[in-house]
Amino acid sequence: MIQRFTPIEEKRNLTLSADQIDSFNKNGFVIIRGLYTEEEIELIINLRDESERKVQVNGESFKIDRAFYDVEKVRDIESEKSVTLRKIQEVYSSESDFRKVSSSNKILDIVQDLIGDTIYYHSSKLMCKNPGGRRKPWHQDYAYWPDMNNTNQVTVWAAIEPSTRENGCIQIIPGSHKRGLIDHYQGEDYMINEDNIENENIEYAVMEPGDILFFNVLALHASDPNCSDKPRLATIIDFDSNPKPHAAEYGDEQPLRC
Ligand SMILES: O=C(O)CCC(=O)C(=O)O
Repeated sequence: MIQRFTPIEEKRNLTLSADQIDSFNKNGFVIIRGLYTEEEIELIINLRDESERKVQVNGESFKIDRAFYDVEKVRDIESEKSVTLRKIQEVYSSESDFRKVSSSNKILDIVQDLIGDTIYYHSSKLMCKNPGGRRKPWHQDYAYWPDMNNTNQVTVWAAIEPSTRENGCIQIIPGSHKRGLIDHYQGEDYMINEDNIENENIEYAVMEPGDILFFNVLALHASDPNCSDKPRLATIIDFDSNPKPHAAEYGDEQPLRC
């Protein structure tokens, strides 16, 4: 079972308990419940709704500065929409509300407990996963950017809407971060060979709005398609203990904390 922790009241200088840090080190992830406030959740829902309106005007994927608005075809033929927003990659660069919510002091306080005192922004996504949204095969985030040359990084996955087995919550394999970088190939996505995946001890990260999953960038994870009739919105942001290496695709030269 995924360990459950009680919500932490909002304040500066949050620290995780020794149990929470042990769980992260042992399993490669930890869930902290009720971390985003209602106001923060509302800001992100408004950002999604506003972005969805832009997508409906444009009708196809587009870029605003570094941010990539990635659309996908919707399953529901009854719907008036023919496309919907799948995700905004590098949303941190274009949306101040995303920056404010996803890298607030309380988030950085926890990240500091997990990767140390020096924290750099690495990469980000607003993951909309609307009804019919496709699955994400098994992968390690680090496989997408091994040019960073540093695995002391954490992915922060926050539920903005309920995240359930039906709508494709994150699935994760405890302890898999200790296996090192596993071979990936370009299949339906950039992914590992899934032949023996059903024999793994898979945990389902069922989460309520405001709950946040912190995981090591080597932790194996995936998600099923959204088979419900409701969207499953999440913010995803990665933090790194090192600055962006010259010519790396992601990262930042200026620390958020040091
Ligand atoms: O939110 C999801 O369903 C999967 C996200 C993910 O693992 C990723 O984008 O790397």
